[in-house]
Amino acid sequence: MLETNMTFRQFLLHDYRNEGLEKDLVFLLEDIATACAIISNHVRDGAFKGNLGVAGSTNIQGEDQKQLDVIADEEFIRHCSNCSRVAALVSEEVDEVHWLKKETKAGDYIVYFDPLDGSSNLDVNLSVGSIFSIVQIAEPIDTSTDASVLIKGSKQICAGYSVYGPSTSLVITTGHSVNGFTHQQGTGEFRLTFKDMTIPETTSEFAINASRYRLWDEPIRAYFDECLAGVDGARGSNTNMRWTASMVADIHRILTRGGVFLYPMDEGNRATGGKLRLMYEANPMGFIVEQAGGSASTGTQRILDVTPTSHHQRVPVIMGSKDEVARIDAFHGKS
Ligand code: P6P
Repeated sequence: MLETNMTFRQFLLHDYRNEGLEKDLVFLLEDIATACAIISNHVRDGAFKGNLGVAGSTNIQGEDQKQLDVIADEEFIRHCSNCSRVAALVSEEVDEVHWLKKETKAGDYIVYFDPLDGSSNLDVNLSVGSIFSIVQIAEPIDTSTDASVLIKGSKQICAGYSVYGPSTSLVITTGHSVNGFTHQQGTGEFRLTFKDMTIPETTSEFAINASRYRLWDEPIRAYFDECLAGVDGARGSNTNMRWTASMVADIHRILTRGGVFLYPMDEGNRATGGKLRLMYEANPMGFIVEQAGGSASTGTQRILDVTPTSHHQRVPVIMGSKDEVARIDAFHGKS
């Protein structure tokens, strides 16, 4: 029985006893939670340690790395490497796959992560976060090629994110509902504060970077125009818009009160297939959103069904309240 305020360890032991969560996955998730708590401290003390600025390097995405991007990446690598069953790490911040084993075996894990998502918000003190996804390999994989980590999102066994906001939240799914924890000052424990998170099927709130309107394809413009027409348009009701430029914050809001998040393919990102990354942003968030009763689409297909072609691949993202995603898909002619 899940009880509010139970610790993350008690929650994991509950799933170990009742949902067959593997012992090694319990330890790995505790290590990831520890990494998130440490990253949260670094973020909150960033101004005192001169960490808010750029690191003077760029990542595979061609983005200026913040010092905290590098610190967060190191924390994820350090903590995930504790687990003897982690075969490989795939980080947004690093070009190549970080192989931890030469010889893998059935049951090993691959961890994909964006160690600090939304880091452009750091120096303006807005919420940022970490996103992770875990896949378990069914048989040994070839560690001589990075192609071995290209596994569909539908194969995830666990996904989660941490939001470094007014409080530090940790939200995870192991395929049996979605549960949210809050980091408690003093004890340092993550405690269960949001049991069985579910996304309302309908919403009047959408999240999109509206400055890209001129770049959007017609279906997204038509959907956006309908939202703005509100009660005077086909929608017949008014809407509200939010955009934080931090996926973890927008998705956490949607998990908490409903809504839909869009980062569509447009003229500005078509050459790269979209803006957001499949393996460590769209897939984990898509798994969480679906487990909470929502939908996650590229506009033309379910995100978790996308066959990966590169571990830094980008995809269009539309996810949140089920009925709203269906409405947007309909604009794409996908019923
Ligand atoms: P834009 C952050 O860089 C991120 O990857 C997501 O967290 C966020 O939703 C999006 O990009 C913001 O993009 O174009 O509004 O800056």
